[in-house]
Amino acid sequence: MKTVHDITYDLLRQHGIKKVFGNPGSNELPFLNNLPDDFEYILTLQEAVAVGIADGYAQALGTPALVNLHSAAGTGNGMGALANAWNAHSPLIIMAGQQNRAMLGIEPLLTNVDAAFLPKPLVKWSHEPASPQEVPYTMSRAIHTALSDAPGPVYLSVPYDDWEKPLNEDLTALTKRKVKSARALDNNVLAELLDKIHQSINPVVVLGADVDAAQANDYAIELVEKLNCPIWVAPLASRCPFPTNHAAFKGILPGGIASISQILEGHDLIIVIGAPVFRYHQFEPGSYLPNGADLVLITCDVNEAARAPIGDAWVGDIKPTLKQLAENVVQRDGVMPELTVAKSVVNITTPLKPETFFDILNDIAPEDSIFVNESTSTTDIIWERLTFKSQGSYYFAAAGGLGFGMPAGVGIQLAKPDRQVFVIIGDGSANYSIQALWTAAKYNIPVIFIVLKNGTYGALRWFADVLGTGNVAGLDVPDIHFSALAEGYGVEAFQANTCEEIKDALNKALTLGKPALIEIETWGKLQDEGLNIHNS
Ligand code: TZD
Ligand code: CA
Repeated sequence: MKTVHDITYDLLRQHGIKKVFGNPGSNELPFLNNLPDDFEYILTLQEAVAVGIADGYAQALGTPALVNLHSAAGTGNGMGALANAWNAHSPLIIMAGQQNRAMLGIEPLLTNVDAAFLPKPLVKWSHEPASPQEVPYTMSRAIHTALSDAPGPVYLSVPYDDWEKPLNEDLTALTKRKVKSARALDNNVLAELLDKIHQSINPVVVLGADVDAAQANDYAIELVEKLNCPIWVAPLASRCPFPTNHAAFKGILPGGIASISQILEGHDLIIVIGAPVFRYHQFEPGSYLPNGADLVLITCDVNEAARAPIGDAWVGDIKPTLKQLAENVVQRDGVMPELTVAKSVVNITTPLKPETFFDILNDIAPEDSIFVNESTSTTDIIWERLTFKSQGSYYFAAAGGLGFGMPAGVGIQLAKPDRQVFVIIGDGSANYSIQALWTAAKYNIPVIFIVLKNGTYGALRWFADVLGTGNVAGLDVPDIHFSALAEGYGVEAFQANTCEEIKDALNKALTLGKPALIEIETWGKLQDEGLNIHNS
């Protein structure tokens, strides 16, 4: 007779879920016992890393990924990473082990009290089955929920004594169920949207991460070329939806209300696809739109549609909706705008300016490389200096929660073994999930990690300027020896500070066939201001 364990693995297998990312505890051992041969457990040393790797993996493949965490404490460690996954519409199945049903009410050690409540509001659905028999149904529902409508994480808590329980029902039909979501617009609704677009004189397109996530990039190109208009990437986009070497590409919008209005001045219609309106960061009061402009939003997420402060929204799955739009929009006359992303010229200095490093990286990185960005003060420079040509070339923490870069890079590299993944990370950010290095080393996942050392939380110094707070405590992180940390976790490390050393280190790292970390001292705003951070 089959057990809950058998059926649950059958179900996972049917959905193509063959990897379990996690960190185990006593509550999880019965689930991990006798892991079927066609499954692989990827051990991480900290739950933030497990969720981050699974997030990168799920995003890169567009399929659900299973994470196994230890009760409440393990869930808590993973929550920061869950915030990023939630905002990225990443279909994670997070399963936490629960204590034995027989003792739950008296709260022994490792009880996940009120388990289904714990991960809210960062999950679409959360549940603890009321009986062992319910476990496969719950898992099935969790997978379908994670994937349909706007995708997103779900959470299950399963008491450890459930796994060995026999199931006398035949659940073959359950394991084979499919739920399909391909929400396109009905003709009337589409006609309304097309009308607005056709009546506009000077439209502009703003594309967000969900276009890349839905692998709808080619339809975005078709739409923009038919509209003959410029395109901007939505502020703080966690993925790159459009080739940055295309003539119509203008850059990434800043995260302030007033700045966005100013940049989009002169356009009478702003067409936003696959992004919230907008993901703002710094508070810059002003009007949401330039004078006389209207906005339309196409989103897969009804919450994004509902909470936007301006414009009408159309809700549908991004790929079929964008296809409809691209196919039905009328070709506009006119000449495609010139590519205007001008690169500033910088002098070569010691330490190097980040610009110089990104230019070197852009030259040396193999065609089709993937870049994970967690270098917070250089995001604008990255969008200016690196070229993202194809789908799935750029990733950034969707909720701005640090600790995403290293694990996500590992998960993406695992999902895309044929493309080189570079994680570009600040010397502050590199500390939040550094244990990802060990998983990269142990499973031989050949990510190249590049740590940019300016000795400080550069982005917070910038924000302190925005807020006019001149004298903030706790902003410097000098004297961290990342090569030693990398070697401690089994990752080969290079220190490179001149152009020649950097080229050399990158070329060596690319031929290693295993993960590597390159540590580079860079010149930041602080040095520009003549401050000596090491003494502050
Ligand atoms: N903690 C977490 C989990 N997420 C955060 N976003 C922050 C703290 C706050 N934070 C930022 O938003 S940027 C930043 C911090 C601490 C500085 C990161 O410094 P870095 O990069 O060295 O990685 P830069 O280029 O010096 O800014
Ligand atoms: Ca830094």
